[in-house]
Amino acid sequence: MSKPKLRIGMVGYGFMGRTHSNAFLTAPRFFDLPRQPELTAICARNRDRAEAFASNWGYGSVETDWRALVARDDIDLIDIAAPNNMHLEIAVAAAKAGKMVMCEKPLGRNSAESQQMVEAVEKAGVPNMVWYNYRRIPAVTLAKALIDDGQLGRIFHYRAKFLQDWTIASDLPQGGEGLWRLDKDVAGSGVTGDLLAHCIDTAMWLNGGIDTVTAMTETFIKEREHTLTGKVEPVGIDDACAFLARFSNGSLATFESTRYARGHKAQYTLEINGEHASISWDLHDLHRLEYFDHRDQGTTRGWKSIHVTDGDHPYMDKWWVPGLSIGYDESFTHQAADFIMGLDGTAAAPTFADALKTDMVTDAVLKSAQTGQWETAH
Ligand code: SOE
Repeated sequence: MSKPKLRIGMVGYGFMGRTHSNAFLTAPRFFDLPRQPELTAICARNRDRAEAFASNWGYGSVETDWRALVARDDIDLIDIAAPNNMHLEIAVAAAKAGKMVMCEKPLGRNSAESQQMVEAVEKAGVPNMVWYNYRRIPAVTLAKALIDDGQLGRIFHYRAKFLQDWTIASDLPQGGEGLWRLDKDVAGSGVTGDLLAHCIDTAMWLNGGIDTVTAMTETFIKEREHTLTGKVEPVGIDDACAFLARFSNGSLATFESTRYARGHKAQYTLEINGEHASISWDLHDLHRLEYFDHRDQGTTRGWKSIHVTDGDHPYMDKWWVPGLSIGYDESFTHQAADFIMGLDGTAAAPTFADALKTDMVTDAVLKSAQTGQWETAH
């Protein structure tokens, strides 16, 4: 018997439109899902490019106005892969129309926007999720299992970095395709909302809530040409951010992100140190989890590098054979699969309400960078 369809209307065909489309195509081939995702419509302003995207990824139709997409009665789920300034309006309209809503991170440009989105999906009672994909890299999911199992004991430290180097050139413009991430009005913030939001989401998932933060930010290149106006305009985003945090469980944290770390393209690293054991992980070697357990026999005690590709590792029984690795794109596939499995009422995380908590931390970080004070993060 064929499964009921999950008819998807995707907004946006950039980098994230591709990762999400790929996830919905791949998930049902590897996971036994209760509903069959169908790429029903892609929506973007440029019809020619939307049509080319539709033909490449197998979308059944094209819309050029997201309002028309939301109004269609042959769509069950609106997936927002458009720039951050569009998240609020589309998510609220989609929820009001009774659609399920998935949204690329960060949820809002700030927590006030995210709060409205949470209210909209909760009022409508529609399933919702935010694409914080790094939780679903098997090594990171294994870290969560080890921590939840109490293997690390009391946690003392959490450390995360997300380093890139793609905005060092001063002649790189702001605004427009991809470069909207440099335009504060569109993005909301710079590395804090774009990159540290990932680190904060994973951190709170692994180690619980964050109480207070103190931060510094810098904008190294203060003016850039704006591709939409053609004029040189002030840059409002944070190019780099470092902050200290105190978790509710008493542990201390450092977080750092920049787009000015020459040589680093997307180096997301995290480390967590507990009373018995420590864990460290690096996106550039994403299938490995480094693990040190002080309870191991003394003379051979040391850091283990666990190749997280065995059948009993998270998600790995769905893929190839033990020892063969998967990659970045599969973290999105796992997220699509978990969302669809969560439609039975178990609601896979992070929901909009979870992502709001991340935005409250990023707001506090940006506020602290202004005030020079410790700020409350919830
Ligand atoms: C920015 O370069 C970016 O693409 C982020 O927007 C993504 O969320 C991150 O996963 C990789 O880097």
